[in-house]
Amino acid sequence: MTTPGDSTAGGGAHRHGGAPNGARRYTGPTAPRPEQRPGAAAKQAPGRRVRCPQCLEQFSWDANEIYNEAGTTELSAINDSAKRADAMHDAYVKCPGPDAAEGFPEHYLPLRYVNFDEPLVIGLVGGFHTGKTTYFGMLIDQIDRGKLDRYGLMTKPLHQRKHDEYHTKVLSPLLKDYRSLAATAGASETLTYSAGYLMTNRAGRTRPVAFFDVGGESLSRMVNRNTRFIRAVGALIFIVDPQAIDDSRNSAGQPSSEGDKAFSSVLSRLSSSEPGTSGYTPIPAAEVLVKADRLRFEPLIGGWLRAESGTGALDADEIRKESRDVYAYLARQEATAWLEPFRQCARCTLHVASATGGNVDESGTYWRGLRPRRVLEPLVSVLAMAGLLDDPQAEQIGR
Ligand SMILES: Nc1nc2c(ncn2[C@@H]2O[C@H](COP(=O)(O)OP(=O)(O)O)[C@@H](O)[C@H]2O)c(=O)[nH]1
Ligand SMILES: [Mg+2]
Ligand SMILES: [Zn+2]
Repeated sequence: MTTPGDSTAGGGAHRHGGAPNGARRYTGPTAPRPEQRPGAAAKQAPGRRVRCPQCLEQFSWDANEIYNEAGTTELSAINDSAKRADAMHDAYVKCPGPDAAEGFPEHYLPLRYVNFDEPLVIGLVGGFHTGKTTYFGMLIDQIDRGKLDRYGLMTKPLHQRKHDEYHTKVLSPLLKDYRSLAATAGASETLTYSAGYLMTNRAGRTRPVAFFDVGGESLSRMVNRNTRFIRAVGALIFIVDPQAIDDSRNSAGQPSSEGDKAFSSVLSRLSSSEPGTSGYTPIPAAEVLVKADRLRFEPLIGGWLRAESGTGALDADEIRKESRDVYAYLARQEATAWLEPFRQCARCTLHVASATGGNVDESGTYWRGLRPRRVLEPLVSVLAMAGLLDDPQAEQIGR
């Protein structure tokens, strides 16, 4: 997404509603989509600012200047509402970027990211090969299958063309050919969100949600400029890999006391240096014990893996029980270093999940197909803690 026109995939096939009509209540999955209001960008309250997750610059954008494959469009020059809507579809705005002296490359944000209230950036955290990208891919698949509907969240991609690209490049090989994913590229200066949505809750509030999944060693080493997004995160999903825990055991059978370096480096980056602040990180988090198919005979874990998924009711008690079991399991494994996010984040839940349902074979294929389990639940908790769900139980989650 360095330049708006850097893609080959054709856009325009999908039309989604524009800005929501505040007066209209979204009452559930069957409620009609909010009407298109093509003039919404131009009516944006003046002076509203948005923080760019890529370079961290806060800016108020010129709602009339947008970019798409065709180049720059001056929205104020288009009076025909249908044409305006068409120009705004899949458009970007340009981030002014930090000081020119920093030499940060030119970059753009989807118009839908800046045109709605309070974007939420969710970061996936875990070392190399922990299973982040596979978990994330299956999570996106669940969202795209409308599985958040039952929690009262209507979703649509932040940028349709980018989303289609994610499907073609990442999801199709996994879902259609059962092929294991290639390693994710490390963070570069042009690092952008991996996938994102506009999410509308039962109260009719719409917020942009962007996910960052970065590869390689980027998080453990925290190459400064390239992982700035971590300062913009509003929620974190820590990926706990049971295989990595086992691989780190010393001759006495104890797992490493360092845990996952990506966890510690993200947590230390986020811990406050301000005087008078509590020692806790205010960012809500979920820890996900992934690849749990490998632990299906563990008494504390197996039951959760088989448990009914996504019944639609947010159940703070149930989440507390699952958190307690995962905590007990990790503590019993002496994998206490992997519990650091739970200790440091003021609100944190723990979950069991399996993205694939089984191991990949030598040829890199899931020959028995994919049987994802409990993939959506961690995200639901995170969204509840971050205030996206309009649900009375949300307040109690992760406390
Ligand atoms: N058994 C099992 N293996 C998994 C699961 N998810 C991922 N893996 C394996 O973990 C490895 C790393 O996955 P990947 O998603 O690329 O990890 P990343 O480097 O953290 O993004 C791959 O070999 C996957 O086959 C799972 O749910 N169960
Ligand atoms: Mg990856
Ligand atoms: Zn920027």
